[in-house]
Amino acid sequence: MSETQDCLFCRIVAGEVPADVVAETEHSLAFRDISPQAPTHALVVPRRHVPDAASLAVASPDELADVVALAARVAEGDGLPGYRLVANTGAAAQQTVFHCHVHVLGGRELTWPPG
Ligand code: IU
Repeated sequence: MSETQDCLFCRIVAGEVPADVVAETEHSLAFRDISPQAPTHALVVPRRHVPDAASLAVASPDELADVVALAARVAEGDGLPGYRLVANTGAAAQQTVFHCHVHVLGGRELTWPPG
């Protein structure tokens, strides 16, 4: 099975699995997290399959910049005065889907440090 067929976020990018898409660019897609942890909880993913954000930085810095810029658009679209970007990297950091994604969280008070 190819990476694309095996990867949930590749299948969302391909339109094979439904998602609540909020914004997109040529290189990136933003959709609502299925299990929201805040009033705004979106995921921004590159269309390209790479396992995590650092890998995307190596493969294509411009595409990582596109992910971050799209995350800002999502936050602006939801009218957030501030927001948190999270890129869980590795199973030890609770990454569960190994296709690069950035969580966009906001719409409630965000505490620090995160859990
Ligand atoms: P993580 O950083 O890899 O843990 O984030 C994966 C996210 O993907 C997590 O917040 C899930 O709720 C989310 N998700 C989703 O939005 N749709 C799905 O079908 C599945 C996971 I599976």
